[in-house]
Amino acid sequence: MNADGLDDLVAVSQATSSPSTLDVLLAYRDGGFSNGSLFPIVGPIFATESVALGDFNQDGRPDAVTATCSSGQSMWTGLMLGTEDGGFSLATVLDAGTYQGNRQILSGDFDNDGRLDFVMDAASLAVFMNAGDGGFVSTPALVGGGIQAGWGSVTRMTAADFNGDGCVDLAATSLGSNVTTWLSECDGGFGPAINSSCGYECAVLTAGDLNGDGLLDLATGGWAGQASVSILLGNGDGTFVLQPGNYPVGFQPLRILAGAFSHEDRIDLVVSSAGSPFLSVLVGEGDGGFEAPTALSTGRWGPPENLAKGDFNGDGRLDLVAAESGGFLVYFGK
Ligand SMILES: [Ca+2]
Ligand SMILES: [Ca+2]
Ligand SMILES: [Ca+2]
Ligand SMILES: [Ca+2]
Repeated sequence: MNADGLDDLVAVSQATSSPSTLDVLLAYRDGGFSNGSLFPIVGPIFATESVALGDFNQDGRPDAVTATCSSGQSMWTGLMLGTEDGGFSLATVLDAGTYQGNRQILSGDFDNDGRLDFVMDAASLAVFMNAGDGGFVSTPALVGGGIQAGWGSVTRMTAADFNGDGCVDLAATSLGSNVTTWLSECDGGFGPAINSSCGYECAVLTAGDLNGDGLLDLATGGWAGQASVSILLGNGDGTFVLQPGNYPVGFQPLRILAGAFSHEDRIDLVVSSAGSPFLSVLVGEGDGGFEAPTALSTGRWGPPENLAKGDFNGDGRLDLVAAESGGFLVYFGK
């Protein structure tokens, strides 16, 4: 946020008596963080929010797109531009409408025109293409596969270039037995939904090259029976092959995050679960397999709600942060 080479934290805070805010915590080289600076988000009090960061106006500073939703369905989408001192401007409303879904937002350049676009989980996937004039153009919502336009359809989504054509593609889970993928057609449109088997009740999703073959793979966390993580290796064409076996994790996975935490050249997985105050850590073996999950203590009673990664102390090693009600837990990579 302040261009000092250390990754900082940006979080959405909900208050009961005032509009929600983006909290910016600047990282220090000793592993500490500044007290949060608060920037109001457009939208009502008592709102559900999410945020995606990226340089949407191409001035070199990270900006934020936020989604704010009142009781259920009325939603505001806002753009907050990054300012020179590491903060955010007041929001411009990009879109206000009636949506359902989890309102997760992800940024990506879907048409590879150098301008960052974003997608919002509004039960179906709502795609907003950056017009380059400060505005965004919404394209037809993505449905198909297990994804229907209706309440609670998409559970998690991920944006990555699965077929290596330079245009960012999309994948989503919907508590079904498939992961649904849409390949970008590089013109603001997407191809038809592609289904790949993921086991049962696949709820969470992340992408990474888990076997080191240069093609992006997926990891999902399922709710069925004993909660577990399944691995889907990518074919490079938007299809994925479910691998035999899975890895038990805490009950009802909430988030899954891929990152090279333990080895520079291997991807590991971290899972937070609604039914556990522990994080499940799966150390990658580099070939698409993982060591047996280990539990990472949070020292708290409740589950962490969100996970993120970055190099917060500038030592070149990837760190892990877990957000929970009222604060953050930061695990520095060793
Ligand atoms: Ca910017
Ligand atoms: Ca674009
Ligand atoms: Ca692509
Ligand atoms: Ca791969």
